[in-house]
Amino acid sequence: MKNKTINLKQILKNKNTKFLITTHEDPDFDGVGSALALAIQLNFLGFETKVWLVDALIENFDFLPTRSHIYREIPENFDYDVLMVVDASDITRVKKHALLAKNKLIINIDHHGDNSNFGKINIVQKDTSSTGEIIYELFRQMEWKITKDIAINLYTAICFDTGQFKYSNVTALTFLAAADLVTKGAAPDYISQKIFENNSLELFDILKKALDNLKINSKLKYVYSTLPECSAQNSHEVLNFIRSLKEAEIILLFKLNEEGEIKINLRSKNDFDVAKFAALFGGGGHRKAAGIKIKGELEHIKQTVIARLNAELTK
Ligand SMILES: [Mn+2]
Repeated sequence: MKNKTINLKQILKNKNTKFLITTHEDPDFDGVGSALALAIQLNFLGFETKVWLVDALIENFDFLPTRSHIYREIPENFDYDVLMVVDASDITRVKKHALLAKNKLIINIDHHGDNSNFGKINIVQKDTSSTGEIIYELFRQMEWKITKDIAINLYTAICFDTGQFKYSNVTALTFLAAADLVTKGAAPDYISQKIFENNSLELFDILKKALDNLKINSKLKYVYSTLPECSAQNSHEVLNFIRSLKEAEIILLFKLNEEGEIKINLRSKNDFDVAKFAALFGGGGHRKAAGIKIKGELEHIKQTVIARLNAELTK
């Protein structure tokens, strides 16, 4: 990380630099916590900085300190110099990216395995649990003080992307970062409640549907379900619930959106690399969590994907 921070330090030499920070579409707690932590620090250093989130369910993020930095419309008359993109594997994962990135210097901070190094500066660590953990390391490298507000945002980011410190992306360094953030004021019980025990009745209805539609292959240890259009946050919850099933070593969730586009979320609890599998259909992600987006007819796509999965698993 050291040589990457040299470039960042260069940019921070000009005190007039203005920053717009954003994340991928359907922002999650890793993206938003990371963006807010950076915004707090850059503001503190005297840089005009705003966070732009186009389609976030803002109420989910209500408990995060300084969420007032968040703009849901592109801030008017804000002539920023640097576009900072956190937690996105490619600039195309950011909504309105062509407009946002035009004539701007891009800083890309991310942990996705398929990150395309789309920035002028790329702080990309593919084996790190979360963008939050990378930003934590960045704070340490830059010798920036971690205040309570920053600690809460970063802990939230890490806690979310590690499924409360239980996924395979967790390392000893993740716990060291978390321990330090707790020392600095992040409260694990409060944050876990806000992220994981804050479900809506709407989600429960979606869960009911997902369970009704659940198909289980006990022999090949995969399960899949189908839902109508469903927010990223709700899909995440559905996947989390389904993965608790013993037979569910590989999990697929098919979703149909209004434009007739099919989104597929994939998760793996074993060695099966879902990013590799997703790439067969033009998707991508991590070994353990990936996504596919295809146009077409739902039943046909489902059949094709499941047939291919059967073939891959019986190779
Ligand atoms: Mn992430």
